[in-house]
Amino acid sequence: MSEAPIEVPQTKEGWYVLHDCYVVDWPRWRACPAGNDIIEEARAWLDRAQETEHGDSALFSIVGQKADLMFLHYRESVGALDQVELSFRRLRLHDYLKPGYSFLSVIELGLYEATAMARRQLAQRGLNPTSPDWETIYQTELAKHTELLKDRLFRKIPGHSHICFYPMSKRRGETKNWYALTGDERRAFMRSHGTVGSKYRDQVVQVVTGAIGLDDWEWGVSLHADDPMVFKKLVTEMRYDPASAWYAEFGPFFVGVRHKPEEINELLA
Ligand code: 76R
Repeated sequence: MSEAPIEVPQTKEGWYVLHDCYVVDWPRWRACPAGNDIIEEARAWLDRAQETEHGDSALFSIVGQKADLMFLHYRESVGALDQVELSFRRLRLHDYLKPGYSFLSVIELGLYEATAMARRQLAQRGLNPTSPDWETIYQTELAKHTELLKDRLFRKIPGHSHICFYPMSKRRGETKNWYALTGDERRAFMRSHGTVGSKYRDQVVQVVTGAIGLDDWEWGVSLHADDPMVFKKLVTEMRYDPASAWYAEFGPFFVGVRHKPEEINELLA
């Protein structure tokens, strides 16, 4: 471990993200006389939420006891997420729901490779961080390498039939401390992590969201796939990769099935 100041990784951020899970109060809901009207009101709300140009919204049915419904929202600001949450609370359906879990984060792309490439290119031109204008030239070079990332930062929710969502942190223990590694050490771990991940590129879309300063864990991981077995295979393989084997700590896992707004009827019937 180095005594020198540790390089803070550069990241690019996209939409803010809310994973919002609820448990249905089944005895009260079953006794509710206005069920159909309430479902219709909720369907109309989800339709409107999905129509937003600045983000996206989706409904998942969570399998298991942790929650019944999960709404996933992408929006341009924390304020916009707050608004969509408030509009949901105003629905009559909300009176029949109990909180399950929620997680606030923002779509994040790590720039480990892009920053290394930009630095290499500047070094070839004889520049280093003490050179005048370094920051401007460096940021221009970095922008070239990150141009294509916009589609991943400001994207729609992947349309796959299944989601696997879990929060995680990197370890800050006495012997294994992610945050005390040098930038190059972390870069090497992330390179190996990316190599494992890229094997699953055709089967899964991963949306990593940063939550430092926003929620109780450091990242949210959302995996979207049509075959949920891929979640098991991918997450198992990651566990044996050093970035996860030595440094990752995990929160609860939520696995859900995607539903269209009009299908909320079937979920609550
Ligand atoms: O963004 C990229 O595709 C570049 C490479 C990459 C980065 C920087 C990448 C690729 N990930 C990155 C960052 Mn990831 N990822 C996870 C998990 O369960 C576990 O053990 C860990 C949870 C999975 C399953 C996964 C999948 N990734 C991160 C970060 C931020 C770390 C930091 O900045 O310190 C976390 C927390 C994280 C966690 N990752 C991929 C995948 C997959 C499938 C890929 C390949 C994507 C592709 O090639 O298309």
